[in-house]
Amino acid sequence: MFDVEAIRAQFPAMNQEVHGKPLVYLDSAASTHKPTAVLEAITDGYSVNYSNVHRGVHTLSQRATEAYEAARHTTKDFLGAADEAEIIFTRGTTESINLVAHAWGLDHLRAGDEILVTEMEHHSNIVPWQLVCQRTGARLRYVPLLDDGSISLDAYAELLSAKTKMVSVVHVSNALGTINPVAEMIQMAHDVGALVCVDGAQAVQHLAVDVAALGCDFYAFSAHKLYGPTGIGVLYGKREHLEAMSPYQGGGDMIRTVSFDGSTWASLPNKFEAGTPAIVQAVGLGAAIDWLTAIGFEAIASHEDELLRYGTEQLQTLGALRLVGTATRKSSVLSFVMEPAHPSDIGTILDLEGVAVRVGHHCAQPVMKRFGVPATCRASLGIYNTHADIDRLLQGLRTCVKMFG
Ligand code: C6P
Repeated sequence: MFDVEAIRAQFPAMNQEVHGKPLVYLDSAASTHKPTAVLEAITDGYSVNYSNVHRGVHTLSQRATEAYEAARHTTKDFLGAADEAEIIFTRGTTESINLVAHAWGLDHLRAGDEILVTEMEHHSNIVPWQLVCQRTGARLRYVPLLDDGSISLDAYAELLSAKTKMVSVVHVSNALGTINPVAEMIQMAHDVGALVCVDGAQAVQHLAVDVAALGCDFYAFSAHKLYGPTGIGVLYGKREHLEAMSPYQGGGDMIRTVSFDGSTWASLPNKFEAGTPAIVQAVGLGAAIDWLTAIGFEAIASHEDELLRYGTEQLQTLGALRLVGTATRKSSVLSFVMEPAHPSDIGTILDLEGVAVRVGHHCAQPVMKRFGVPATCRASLGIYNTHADIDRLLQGLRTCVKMFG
């Protein structure tokens, strides 16, 4: 049985006041809070089992290495990957996508080739490809959005061609909440011989993801949006692609041999993990995955989907408010404008009411342009949110309506 109060009790950060009011945290798409299971794993990782990994024969180094590699094993099972070699620890989604763009793109793209992304991508899934296009002469093309914030598979099909070498697509949009039909998109891309990279930054905390079932070539996510620590993320890559790619960065731990004449590379996954990795963050990520999977995605999705339904219904009672992103398949994001108030003013008023939302372009400027708004207010849901949180958001928004008319 999903007991939201029992879940909230595991998040120390939820138990505080902001401006004299109990905190309502509706900014989980930016970063989630951490349950005690994760906080304790981090404390333990530093206070009991801490040392550098893959380098020492002494006991602490061996224990740290075991804990770090156990987190990789947990992540492999979580994503349904075939092998630990396919799980690369990075700094986060941003670095994961940059790794693919540079380590795969620079060697495989040339003038005349095309990369497809959608108009709803986070800047992390646009700019790395722009950088690689500048260096290779490849062309970046954008799948347009429909008015509800979904993409049309027909428009996507028209853009796909033998020139398409990579499709890089967000699984769940951070600015709109749209869940993209990635399984179909992957199949369609593979039919023209293109690879697919999925940005799962807003998906893995809400939906069960199985990379083998999806068939994607790469999948990226960040731990800090999955109730885990900052500073660590994951790149899943099919072994055959990772084997064929050159290293992204050079340094310690990614080599087999080094001489003044040249170097050879360590096997996967170390080839892509140069330098001392985020050891304790990996342990925290493993704890977050264990914690989340013990609750189960069926229960999580049904709780969050009900809150999304309730929030959508309640926001629509405010005549002045316009939702941005109304696709049929959505997850956990309520993005809106309420003219004439500017989103920043709304965010400030809500903060004074103890309600945390994000305002701005959400690192998705092309989405703002598509919907003709400079910015939106975004209330994003996490496992610890309740109907009462939505009611407090509504109460704060009614104050805004009174102030701005
Ligand atoms: N979105 C948000 O408030 P990093 O910063 O590397 O952990 O994640 C980048 C990223 C990539 N893709 C998507 C879909 C994302 O939502 C994010 C991060 C946060 O929406 C911070 S901008």
